[in-house]
Amino acid sequence: VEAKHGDDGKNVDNHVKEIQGFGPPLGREVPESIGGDPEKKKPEGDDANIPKPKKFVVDSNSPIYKSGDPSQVGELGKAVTINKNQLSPEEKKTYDQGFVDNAFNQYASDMISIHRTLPTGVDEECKTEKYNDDLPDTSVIVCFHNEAWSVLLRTFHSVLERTPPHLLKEIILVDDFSDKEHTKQPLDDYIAQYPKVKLLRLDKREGLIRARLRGAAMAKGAVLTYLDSHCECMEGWIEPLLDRIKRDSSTVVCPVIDVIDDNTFEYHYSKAYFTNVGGFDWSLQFNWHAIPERDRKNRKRAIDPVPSPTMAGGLFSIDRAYFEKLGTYDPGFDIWGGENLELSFKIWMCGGRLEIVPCSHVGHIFRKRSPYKWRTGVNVLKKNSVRLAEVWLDEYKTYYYERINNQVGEYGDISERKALRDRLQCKSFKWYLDNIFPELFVPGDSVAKGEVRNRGYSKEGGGQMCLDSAVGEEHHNKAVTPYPCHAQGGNQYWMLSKDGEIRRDESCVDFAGQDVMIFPCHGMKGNQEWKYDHKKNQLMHKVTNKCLEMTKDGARLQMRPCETTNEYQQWVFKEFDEQ
Ligand code: LR7
Ligand code: MN
Repeated sequence: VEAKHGDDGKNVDNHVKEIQGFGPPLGREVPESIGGDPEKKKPEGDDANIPKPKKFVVDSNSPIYKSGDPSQVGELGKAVTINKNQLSPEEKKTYDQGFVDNAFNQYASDMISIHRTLPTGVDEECKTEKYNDDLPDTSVIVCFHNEAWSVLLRTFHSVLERTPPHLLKEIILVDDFSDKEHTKQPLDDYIAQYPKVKLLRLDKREGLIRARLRGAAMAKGAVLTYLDSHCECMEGWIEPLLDRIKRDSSTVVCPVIDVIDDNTFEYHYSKAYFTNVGGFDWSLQFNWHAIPERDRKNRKRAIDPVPSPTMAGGLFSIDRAYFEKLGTYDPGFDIWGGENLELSFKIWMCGGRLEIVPCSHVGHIFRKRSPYKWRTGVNVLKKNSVRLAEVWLDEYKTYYYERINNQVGEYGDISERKALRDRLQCKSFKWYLDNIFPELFVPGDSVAKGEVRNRGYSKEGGGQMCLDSAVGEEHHNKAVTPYPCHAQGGNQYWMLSKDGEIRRDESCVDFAGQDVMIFPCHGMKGNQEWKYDHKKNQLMHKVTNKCLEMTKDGARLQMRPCETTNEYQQWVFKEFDEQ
């Protein structure tokens, strides 16, 4: 999506000229061979395919190091729009490489001041909030792996410049074994100007989770605050967080995470009224949802802190001693993922509280793919999630296991983590679901679940077909199709709820007269109510009285008058509960 120009009515031509006027943006990897003939410099033999070494050039005259120039692009968090067609071939290459390396528009970031200003139209009520004037100080820990120069610098400058000095004990940058040149000497030289910024270099790739623990181990602040390495903190971000911890050190707090556009770097401030809270689904994926009614009705003001069943993971503050008491993160977790749910569950289950604080705002660059190299061969995320399920989910772990077809794999020793849970005398996962996240649909309440296999044989593929669809917001309004049964769970795992919904997580199979589609579950039956006849194996749609049928070629689903002998109308749920 080509975002619109941020502010005025300047046409694209002018805008591009303005951008080009900056000269080569600073903080850029430039090929060593720039200006020379790249062919001549090609190494010989086996090394011929290794990319040319890059040299990092710091142009200290670049305007990105200056602040207070309101005419510069991206100020006030506005979008930077680049018309790629107007770039020179060399610039185009740099532009594309920026996306390859980071999965965001590094070229745009490299044009924006690392001290840029952010939107001013913030919630009025937050401006007059008063906080305790004896707040604890914090260490801000930022782990990174090859983060882009301008983005990393913008992250820590936003902390440095928008945190009152007496509250900022230090900023700890943890370099998780980056190999890009700008993360070496140039970074050492740069941070040498700022005594509060410390740099810890790991001598092997540890992954985000262990990197965070290493940062915590050297931190001196009363509170630990974690940020991703591509964030921008707004003025006044820290006080509302520390205030909650000052009141109760077992409260763990998250700022509102505003979206920084991965293409234009536009900062989208999210008003308190729209604050979302964290949840999760039974594939143990984090998700966002609206504040539930039961909390909404207790709220006096939109800016009041709101309890959240889970946290996104990257941005939060926690009392240092409390984090230790909770056993920090499971050190058996690898690289990335699952740590946010582990911490969330144990905060609630072991007597603490997790909140989102609407007056605290930090922007984060959300991207569509992960730009790093991952160790292949191990499903890291699954291993972490299985450890999490084993330790914290009690009998509910089976719902996750069904989603991965019970292929739990090797997950290592978890006795220490179970001992921790006993020691802290934490409550059950059932307590957590009943009290903290009652909105979550629990598969145990369903009538039937598992794959839904059609008894007919696909004329085309020859095999048996199953109901198959991805779910979630991006998939709503898309047709559900048959797909060869793979017995892996995943997109073929469905639940038939007591209300007759065929659902996975918050998505339901819906028929409104056209295609059989995926739609957000609304809980009002209607187009989402199905009646499963276990004897005839028919899935009858209540309001239309029609039966779900697979076409003979196995390509589509259709709704037809019910016929008892038609195998293409017969569906078998893997598990069916007689009562
Ligand atoms: O090997 C690595 N070593 C690292 O140090 C891989 C990553 N990292 C760093 C990286 O530079 C970044 O600062 O770890 C941080 C997180 O990695 P991202 O930004 O690539 O991933 P993400 O934004 O999708 O991360 C979300 O999920 C992660 C895994 O569970 C962590 O919990 C992140 O902190 C989390 N980010 C957020 O919560 C920000 C809001 C996103 C949402 C929702
Ligand atoms: Mn991130």
